[in-house]
Amino acid sequence: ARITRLTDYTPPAYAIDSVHLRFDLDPAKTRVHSRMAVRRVAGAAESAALVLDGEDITLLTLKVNGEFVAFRQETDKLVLDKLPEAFTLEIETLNVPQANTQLAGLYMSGGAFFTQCEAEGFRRITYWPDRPDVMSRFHVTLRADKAAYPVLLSNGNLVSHTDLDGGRHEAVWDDPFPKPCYLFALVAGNLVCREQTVRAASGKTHLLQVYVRAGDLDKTEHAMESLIKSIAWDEQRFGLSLDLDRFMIVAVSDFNMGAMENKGLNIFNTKYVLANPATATDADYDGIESVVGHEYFHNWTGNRITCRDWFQLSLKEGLTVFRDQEFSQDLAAAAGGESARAVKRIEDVRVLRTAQFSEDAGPMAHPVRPEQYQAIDNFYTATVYEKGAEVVRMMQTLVGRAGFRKGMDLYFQRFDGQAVTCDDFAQAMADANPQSPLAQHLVAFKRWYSQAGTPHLHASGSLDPASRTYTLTLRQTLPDTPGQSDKQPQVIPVAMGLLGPDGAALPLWLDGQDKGSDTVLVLTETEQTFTFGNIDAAAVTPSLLRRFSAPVILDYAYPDADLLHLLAHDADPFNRWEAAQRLTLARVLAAVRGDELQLDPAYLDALRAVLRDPKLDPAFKELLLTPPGESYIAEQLDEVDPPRIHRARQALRTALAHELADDWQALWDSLTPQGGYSPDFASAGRRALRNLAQAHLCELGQTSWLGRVYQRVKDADNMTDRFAALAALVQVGAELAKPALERFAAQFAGEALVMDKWFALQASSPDHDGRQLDRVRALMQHPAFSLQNPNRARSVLFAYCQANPGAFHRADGAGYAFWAEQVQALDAINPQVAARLARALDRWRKLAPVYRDAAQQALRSVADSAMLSSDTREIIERALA
Ligand code: DPP
Ligand code: ZN
Repeated sequence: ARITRLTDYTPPAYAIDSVHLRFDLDPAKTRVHSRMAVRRVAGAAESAALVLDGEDITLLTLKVNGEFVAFRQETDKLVLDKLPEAFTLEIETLNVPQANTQLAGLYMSGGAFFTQCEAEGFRRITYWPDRPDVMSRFHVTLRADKAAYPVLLSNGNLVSHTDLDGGRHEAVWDDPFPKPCYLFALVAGNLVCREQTVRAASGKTHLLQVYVRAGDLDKTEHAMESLIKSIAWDEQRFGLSLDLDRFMIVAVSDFNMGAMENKGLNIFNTKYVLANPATATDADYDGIESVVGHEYFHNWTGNRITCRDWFQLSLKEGLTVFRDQEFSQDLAAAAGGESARAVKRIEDVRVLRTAQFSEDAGPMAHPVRPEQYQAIDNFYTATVYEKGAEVVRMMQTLVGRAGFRKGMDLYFQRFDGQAVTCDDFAQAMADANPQSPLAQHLVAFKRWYSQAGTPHLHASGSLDPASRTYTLTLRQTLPDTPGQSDKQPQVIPVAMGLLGPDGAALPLWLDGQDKGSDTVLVLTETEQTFTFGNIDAAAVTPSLLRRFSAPVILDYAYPDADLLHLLAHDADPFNRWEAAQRLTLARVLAAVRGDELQLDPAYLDALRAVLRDPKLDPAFKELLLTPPGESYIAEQLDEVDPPRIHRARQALRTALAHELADDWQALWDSLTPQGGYSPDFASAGRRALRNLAQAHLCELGQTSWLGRVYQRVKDADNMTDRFAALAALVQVGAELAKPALERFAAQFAGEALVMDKWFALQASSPDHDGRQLDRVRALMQHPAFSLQNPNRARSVLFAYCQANPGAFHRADGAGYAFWAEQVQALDAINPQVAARLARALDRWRKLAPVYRDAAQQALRSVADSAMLSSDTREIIERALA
């Protein structure tokens, strides 16, 4: 296998200052003509070769300064020697978009043309030095049949649009900003758009457009609103304005990722554009807001300043996830105050701890800045994205919000228009804040980029009444990960406070200084001790790692009494939630280990108090009452029996249903909808909590309840409530689930995104009768199922293999055999999506022996397949290594 290494990086020998691209679009044979102005860069050897990448395309002609020249053709590369210092390179290639099932490069979806070039898709369109540090000005001509493809779009500004002979037409686009080829895009098809002109704070006006298929226009309002909010937020928070006259979003139903930030022409999975109350849930609305924000924010963090090489992917992704999370938090806080901000934070941390912590503990563990890869597409991971965002957030914690803004300003001042590294970013942040702990400990801080694995933060505290001090000792350890051992300490900001016996915050006196009631300790060594003075309390409960100030596992032996105390009194809502999670986790883990599930009165009373507290947001209550997920529970164990975990967690839910029955009923009654549907924070929170109450009431098994919920599947006036009702019936295996599912499918047969939910709900259903795998196979026989469409494939395969551990892991190994079959089938169609599915067995070594052998056998059977893509092979080989 070909391995690419960070240490092998060398700057390009040639620059392409500008390119004229011409596409004669045709599904069966698209000709791509490219005319490039090429120049040897200063310092490069005269003998340096120009290396061009190409994949799955046919070369028609190649000319240097108008002449045919000799060149070498290697696997997926063209090499040109003996070149003049500056020259015009012309290349013509042939693409077959209709045969492109990988959805990378130029492909067809629903009869229209789309492109996806990140990370290495441009080489599937034409020969090019396909690396992000080659930045060029693109001038693009698109020609196509006018009736079939009336809309022709590319990056930048529309220069001209003219009719040609033979029913064809031509559009010319010019992007004034140099960009790497991964940000190139084109769209050609029969689309309609919602458009709006906005005036930015700068006074400039911009044309905003959201393109969709005819019939979907009524689902574009929320995306447009989200875009407008994103533009305003980036101006206000970071002083960054939209730099183009026109900004377009196009929705496509066949898409490997969530969305793509191509300059001025974002291309989105329909899932992150289309929403109306009848088809989208509150979670969908939130997802659209954050992904629209994310791609828009890339315009500066990613496009104006891009990555030198793909090892630096987190430079743009970690930073942009951080920005989209801050955007969502700021919007939530504007609507619902600081507790709404905490709700967003909890949601993000839940994702991080479920997806990233398990990645960091498994065979795919890699640093935020990876050191090597076979297929870069495999490194669009929770580590690069979510942990990368936490690294940026820790910088903000260490330099303060105003200091962070100064650092961002310096970063743009230094690097606008360039392709740079994670080091460049951290250096700018430190240089703008020379007195900060970040600047003082930059070397240790940057180990967050180079060392993989989740640090453990061990804490212990002791109160000494004689000296009126409380001593807190913090120690960090970082486990070995594949290829890395003997790690060095990192910089860990630990936000904290201390609570007295009455729940009040104790004043924090550290080194003779008054730190208020909430401070950030900065751990820079393996172990450090912090002594707080002037403590006049008979007992102290530490509230550690408030707001989840660092992506670490906090090991502190909290007695239940302390957790109950924090849950009742902590000023930090995140840690109130965390205390409840720890209490719940301990009870589920005891049940997993074989003890009878025990829910003690103190625990139940604490939960009741939360549910009855009129000052707490419904959204917060819903998060607090939702137990940790099965995968997160599994990560706490050395040996994993997934069906057993499912049963223990389910037992907890059933017990909570009974124990808190009166409260669930009261919530259900009091949270009745007020007015029509609106996705705002408060309304969504009320729906979430009411639907959680409903799910628990269904657990009671009363026919009257199930009937009432079935009625909601029929009558609900929005998808959030309708789908929650359907899910509640499926979850408990009610008789009524069947007619409800049928009814739902008949009603939404024409709505692809709704049908994705319908498939996913069934595939992720608990295995009530041992026949869940048969049901999943039956879903694949449904006429609306397709492996070609990534959303649909994910809705069944990922929902079963990844999101349904209790049913997927079977002692007979049938789930794994199914997985092996599907990974291979999908790999032949779309390696990127197949490689994601392959990761469902990442954690196989932790499985109990009855599962482990069968899982290993399934992995081996895939490894033995001769036809495997490098994407999927890399995942399987790492898993077996
Ligand atoms: N489209 C992906 C994202 O925005 C990759 N850049 O994160
Ligand atoms: Zn991104």
